[in-house]
Amino acid sequence: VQALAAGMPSNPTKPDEHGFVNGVAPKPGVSIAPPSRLPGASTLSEANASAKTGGVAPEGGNPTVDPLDRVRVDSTGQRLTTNQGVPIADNQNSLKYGVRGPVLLEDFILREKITHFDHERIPERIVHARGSGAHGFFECYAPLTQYTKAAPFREAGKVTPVFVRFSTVQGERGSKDTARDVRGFAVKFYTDEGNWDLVGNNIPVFFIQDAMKFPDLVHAVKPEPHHGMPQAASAHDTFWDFVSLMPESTHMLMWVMSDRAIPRSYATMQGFGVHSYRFVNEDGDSVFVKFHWTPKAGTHSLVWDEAVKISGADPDYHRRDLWERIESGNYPEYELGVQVFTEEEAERFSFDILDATKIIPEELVPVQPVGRMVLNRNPDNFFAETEQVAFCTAHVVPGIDFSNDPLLAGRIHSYVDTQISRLGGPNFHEIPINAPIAPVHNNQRDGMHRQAIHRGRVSYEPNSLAGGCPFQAGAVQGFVSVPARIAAKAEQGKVRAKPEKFADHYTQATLFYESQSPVEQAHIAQAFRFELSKLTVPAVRERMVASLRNVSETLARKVADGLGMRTLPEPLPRALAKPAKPEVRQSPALSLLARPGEMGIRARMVALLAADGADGALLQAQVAALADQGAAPRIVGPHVGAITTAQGDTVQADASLENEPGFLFDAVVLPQGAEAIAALAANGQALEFVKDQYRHGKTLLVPADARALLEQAGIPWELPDGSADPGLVPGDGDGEAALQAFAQTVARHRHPERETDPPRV
Ligand code: HDD
Repeated sequence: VQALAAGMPSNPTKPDEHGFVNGVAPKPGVSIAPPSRLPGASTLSEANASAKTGGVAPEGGNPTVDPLDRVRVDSTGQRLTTNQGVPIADNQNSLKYGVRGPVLLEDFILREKITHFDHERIPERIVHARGSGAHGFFECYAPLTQYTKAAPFREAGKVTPVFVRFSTVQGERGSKDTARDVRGFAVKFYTDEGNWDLVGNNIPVFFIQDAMKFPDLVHAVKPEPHHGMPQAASAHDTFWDFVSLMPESTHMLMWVMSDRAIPRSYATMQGFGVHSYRFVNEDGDSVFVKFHWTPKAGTHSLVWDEAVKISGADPDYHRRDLWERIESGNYPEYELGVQVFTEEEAERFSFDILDATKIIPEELVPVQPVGRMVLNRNPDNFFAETEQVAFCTAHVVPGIDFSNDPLLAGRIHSYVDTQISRLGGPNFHEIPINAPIAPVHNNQRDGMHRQAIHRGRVSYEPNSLAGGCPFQAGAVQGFVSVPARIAAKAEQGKVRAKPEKFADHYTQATLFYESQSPVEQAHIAQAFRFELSKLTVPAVRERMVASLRNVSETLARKVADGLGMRTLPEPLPRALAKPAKPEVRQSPALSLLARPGEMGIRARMVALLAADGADGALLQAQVAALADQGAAPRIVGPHVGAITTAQGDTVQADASLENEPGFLFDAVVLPQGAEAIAALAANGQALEFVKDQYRHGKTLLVPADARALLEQAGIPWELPDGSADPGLVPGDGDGEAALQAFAQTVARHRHPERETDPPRV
């Protein structure tokens, strides 16, 4: 009271949040203009015209950093306290009656610490439990105002902060990153007009057409309920039982059995909004839109044997890769593209655009690039940001609207609902990572963990006591749903049914398969073979092969052969005897090879094998040259630490053959020096290292001395067809030209022409 009377803040550490301007209490009856009330801006509410909505892409900087400063904690130089701010004298011992006496109930410090610890975990997401996040920004290339009034697309150069969470779907929070699985690709745009969440996947279609089936799908794919196995894997009876009975899954299965489901990196996979959404412009006109994210680094995947091994040696492979790319300045970057089409065009398509199991081939509706997204800052705290971030398809902003896709309708309900139990109540929007940077004003009040302290006595509308505020924004500024006409035929009324074109379950599955390169087709067949070989019920296996006969006889035959099935089962009956003629029978854009990327060897993990006697000068020159080109070189020796070089000095190995095996690297440079080669050739781990590199189609730089190591490992110099293997780059002398050739070869990602089934090496 004294402080107030003296015009001083009652709480000097929080002047702004308590409604004081410049630390001074307002005079009674004087309201404070919002912009001055919260200098530095709050994520909770209030006007906010800071750098967050900026106009220039902040390369290397991140506009979402500022608003979260309010809640960031840095304990450097601070004393330890309880949650009530009470300084703690001793953090080692509980309070006892005598040194050997009983612990006292009054020890509030011990009890607070243990109680908090007991409640450190929250429920994990029912799907997409395992994920990794990053901050970044979206930058618009050119105004898209002819189609949409959505804030991120209003002007060229406009920057909107984003937070992205990538995830696997099946596994639990602690499961491995490299499971064969769909990857979540969820983007939260903190726009000037509220948060827009584009909650997509790295695959543009889905398993099912109606949200009614989602719990069944998830129950089928999750570990089987009686024994809780297998973890993060679809290769089990219940999954294949379900999908083989749901022919609408077939198209999605083709994608999930392709290399798309084992990406090399979150930075090398595409993302898709999946559903048809709507763009709405200032005049209220709307068009349909599908969203595509395309990685600048190209679309690159692992091979299965590699993915399986990585999951043992580094279950955090993708999480680590994302983290390290950002820390090293190799920011993951994606171009956002849109497919825009009208209602009339949609009606003419051979498929239904409300069906999430269908794509719109790019040859039919081209993908127009509209902006880029750069991920340039790692979270400060995994739990506070990546775990607590809550994406909801219901989060749209003026300019974006829904289509009638029945899968989307269910999602619009599901996400908000799940956050309420996962994050403990209806105020999860106030958790800093979820809070919009746009002001929030409404009459919603109270509930668990309420952060905002609303002033005044009015929490209803209409009101006169608060001057009618907060007031309705009206049709010009506010969100207005598109008055879409409902095309239901009068005689239909309320129905539980599907439109007819939904019943074409195979045309696009065939399109996908036929659009793949031969090696991609081979991998699809191998993936089906592997997954179905894990089943214990032969009838399920057979039903799936019967279904594949409707996609491709060649594929069905290959899978059947791989399963030792002598005779092919009859094809499954089709739901639609005569599907409409497809517009496109081949779409090269569906192959991973269509997007080699433009980042060369940036962020590639390159091992430089070394052992005592290796040419140290060459090794160091190679490390420097690779690092110069943005790659991540690591010297790998029989042990970490000092290695004696041929010159007699030492180099330090960053990793050992044991702690970072060959399959963790994109390529390997073998050393020069007969002594080193002899040591490696006598080391089983080194032989496995190069064998895995070879088997997984990687590039090996091989100086003359090192040919002996390849011979010892049984690695042939020629491809199966007798031609020279382009992935074995010879390297001699000072190595500069060889390293150049090596880098160019590594940029090609892999050498699948080396592959045989089963592998030769
Ligand atoms: Fe979903 C999470 C993507 C269908 C219900 N979903 C979730 C996440 C992604 C997707 C990326 C993780 C978000 C994050 O990182 O926190 N989901 C999709 C896509 C779908 C899809 C692309 C089909 C096109 N989902 C779908 C349906 C339903 C849900 C049909 C329910 C009717 N999804 C959920 C959920 C989750 C979720 C239960 C679990 C955790 C969460 O929401 O936050 O509400």
